[in-house]
Amino acid sequence: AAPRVNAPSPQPVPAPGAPPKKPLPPLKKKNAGKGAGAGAAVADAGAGAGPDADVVGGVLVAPRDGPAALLDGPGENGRPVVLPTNMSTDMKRLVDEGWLKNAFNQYASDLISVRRKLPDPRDAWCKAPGRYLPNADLPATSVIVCFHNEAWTVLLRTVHSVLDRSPPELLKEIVLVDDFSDMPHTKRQLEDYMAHYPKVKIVRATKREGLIRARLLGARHATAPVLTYLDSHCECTTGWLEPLLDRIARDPHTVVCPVIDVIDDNTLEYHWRDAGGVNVGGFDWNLQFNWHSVPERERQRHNNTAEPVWSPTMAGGLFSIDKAFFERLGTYDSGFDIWGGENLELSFKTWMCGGTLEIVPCSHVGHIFRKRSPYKWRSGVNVLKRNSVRLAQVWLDDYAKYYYQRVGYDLGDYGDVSARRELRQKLGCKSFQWYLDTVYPELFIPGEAVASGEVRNLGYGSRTCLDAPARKKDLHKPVGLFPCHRQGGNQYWMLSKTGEIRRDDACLDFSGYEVILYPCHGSKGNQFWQYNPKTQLIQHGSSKKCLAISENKQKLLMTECDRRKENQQWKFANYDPS
Ligand code: LR7
Ligand code: MN
Repeated sequence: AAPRVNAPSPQPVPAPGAPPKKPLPPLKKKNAGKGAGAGAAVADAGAGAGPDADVVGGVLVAPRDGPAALLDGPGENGRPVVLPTNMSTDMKRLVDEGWLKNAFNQYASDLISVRRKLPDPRDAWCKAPGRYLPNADLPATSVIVCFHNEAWTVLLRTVHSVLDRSPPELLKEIVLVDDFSDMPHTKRQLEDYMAHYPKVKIVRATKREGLIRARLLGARHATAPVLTYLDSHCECTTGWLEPLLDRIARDPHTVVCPVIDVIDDNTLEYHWRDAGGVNVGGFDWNLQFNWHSVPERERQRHNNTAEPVWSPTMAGGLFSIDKAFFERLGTYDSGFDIWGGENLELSFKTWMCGGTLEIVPCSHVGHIFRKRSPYKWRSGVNVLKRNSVRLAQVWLDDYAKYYYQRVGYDLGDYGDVSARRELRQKLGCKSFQWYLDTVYPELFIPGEAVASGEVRNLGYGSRTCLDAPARKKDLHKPVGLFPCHRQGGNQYWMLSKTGEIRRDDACLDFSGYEVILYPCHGSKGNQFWQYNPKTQLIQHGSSKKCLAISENKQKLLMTECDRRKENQQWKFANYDPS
């Protein structure tokens, strides 16, 4: 049932971004987090909300299960904050503004304590005595958090979760790098607040650097032997740090990532996966990062799902690395701007230049995943493409061509990469071929495809191509048609040796109604297509029908095969069955 809100008239709402009146007291066991947030809410024991959500009307919140003292307050214990549907217009305006500025629900965040408690998501395996080296034998870390216009309460919650949940002897300092924000709270207010926390250093960029150069700036101010990077909208859970540092203590060439749990962008609910559901990182030939379940060969290396797993790539934002090893690897390519690609650069070179990249299921950190980027990028340049071309130029060897195919071979101006190539030379790193064979054998290699590029229909003027986006969220949708543009992108397809028509992990799939994209399953069936280069028909394995286009060139059809009909004839680019 929809939760009922018993709020009388709207209460005055704390201004978003308002600082707390006084510095926070040290964390006490009993009432930790209570009243510490900018939006301390009034408890109303009588509200009829369900057991697992905080319904905040005006600012009324009901205490829930068990001893209220520990778990009251909106969002406590990682519970969702649900705003009422009948908001006043003033409240609605504030909520909308928060979304607009941050691409997450800042209003909800402002209602939650900046020191809220979270569930402990660790597997029992993680807590066995002697699991990690004693703290005295672990290296200390500097935690570096870069931000550009981060919401006040979200930034504070990141900092407090680090301060509250890291053993003091292992946390040397937190370096907050302000990448030239212009939100007022990132100025004096931040300095005043953090003055009460001597471990927190603030470093300011004097111009917009982008997150990659901001991270390098942070590293220059870090004094601990290990660097730990976090995004500015994270929450660390109990015991997050020790399992990371333990891996580095045992082998400083190990780069480690926590499990990244999802903090809901709307309700700020903390969702976590158990050790069995851990994913590892991969990438596709668009040089986009993606997640995969742990491959079978890796599962077999372990007795318990909570043990650290090898990962071909990292998401990028949350990891620990030995500072000396990071420097030996040449840190990041400082030619990378704003956002993107640096995670693959660091992943590839970690593996190729003598290190190991792991995901540590005993370490959990939450991150607010959002659906769009709220801040300004550079105008007039495709920053992400430029970063990716630099990456391909330096690290991908011959395999770079698969990325170039995807951008229509238009590399643009990517600057000078000679110093990065020299670095790779100097380090004597292994080849990308080695990386693919050894670290990421699951990746589909376009060179092993029978055809790659556009799939052009020969009917009605021969100007129509198969066209569809193939990101995760586009799956299950019908495959479309569009005038051929020869720029790769949504018209880039591969015909695999086993009869799939695919891009990355998405396959053309026909189950009798419409042709859709579906995750490739590798067992033929509805994803099995036979191309006959003589007749140019594409015949579907299980239905025996042929792929065709409608007369208005808008719709993909599946019809009885007829080799005389041009609208059933297709030309695959770069067809080479040998
Ligand atoms: O110009 C900028 N300057 C900055 O300081 C742009 C961004 N930033 C900061 C920003 O405030 C944030 O703290 O950089 C951080 C990352 O930016 P987000 O949060 O807008 O991006 P994201 O979470 O989508 O970024 C993911 O990919 C990036 C690629 O460059 C980085 O590697 C991020 O760190 C990475 N985040 C994660 O890995 C968390 C899990 C997301 C996934 C998958
Ligand atoms: Mn982020």
